[in-house]
Amino acid sequence: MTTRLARRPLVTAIGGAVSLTLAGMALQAQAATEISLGHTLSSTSHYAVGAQAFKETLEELSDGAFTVTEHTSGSLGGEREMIEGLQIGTVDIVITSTGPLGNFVPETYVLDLPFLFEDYDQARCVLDGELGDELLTKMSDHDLVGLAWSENGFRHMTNSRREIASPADADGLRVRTMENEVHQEAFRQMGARPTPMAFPELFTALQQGTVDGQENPITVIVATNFWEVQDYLSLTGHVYSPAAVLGSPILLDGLSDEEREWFHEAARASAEATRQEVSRLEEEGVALLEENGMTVKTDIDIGPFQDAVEPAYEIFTAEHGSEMLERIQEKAASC
Ligand code: EAX
Repeated sequence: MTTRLARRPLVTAIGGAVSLTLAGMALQAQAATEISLGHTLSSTSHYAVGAQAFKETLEELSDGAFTVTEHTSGSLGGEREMIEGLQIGTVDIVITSTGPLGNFVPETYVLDLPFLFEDYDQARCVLDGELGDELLTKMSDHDLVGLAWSENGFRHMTNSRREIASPADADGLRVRTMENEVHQEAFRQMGARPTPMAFPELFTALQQGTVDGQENPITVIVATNFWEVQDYLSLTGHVYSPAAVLGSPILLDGLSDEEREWFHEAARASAEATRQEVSRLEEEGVALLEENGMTVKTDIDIGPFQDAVEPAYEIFTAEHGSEMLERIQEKAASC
């Protein structure tokens, strides 16, 4: 039988081993770096699907050295605020549309021109190619890191006043737009009254009748239950809305090359997962919206809309030049 005195070295040894293990575990837990990822949409949205893929990929590649916390539904503010947050380091990763991005990276405004792309294949082909990479690289000139091109979808018009089948039907409607000068100009040309507004304010503005309508992809209309505040949906497909997975240089510049590559890989996985969800909702979303009481106008003749917004191209090229636009149109035609 070991006496208390005899037991002391043993107890000390066991005690020491336990504290070492605890210290080791604490060190490991301590070493995990928490990454904040923000977006404006719900936890069931196509952005949330992308956020989950980002989280799983980064945590796996880094073997738990990085853990990702998702902030949804504008809990970190609208997209403009979150992009500012990336520049000052208050948020690490953001999934955002290009809506307010042009205010920070004017080179991306070209992507917001209406009817630039005919379909998803064309848009994805251009963004996944050299031109897409070039625009992502431009972000670093503006205190942002462009990690990958994700997707929001082709945007359509909704409103609570009347069915829209032609630009004349949009005449005088107060339409919420993103904080984007190219979009505002397009709706002005259509005869509507564009009202720029951050996304987190939109549902209430529609509910209270501050605006009559808005425009978003099926993905967002479904994720935000817009049928509760909008009666009519017209499948105008008037603009392809890319999304970008952006990073904060304050975080990413401090990482090793290997770690930075983990973030790029996680962003690519995120974009792919979101695109698959967009494709699924393009198939299933309209039926769901009709089931929830929306009147959906499907067979829209886009010709009159294209004619109506054509001046937006002249205004754009007068301010931003036509070089990148022509390169995109040439590439799109070859896709
Ligand atoms: O990116 O502001 C918008 O209408 C966007 O489509 C939304 O924030 C998702």
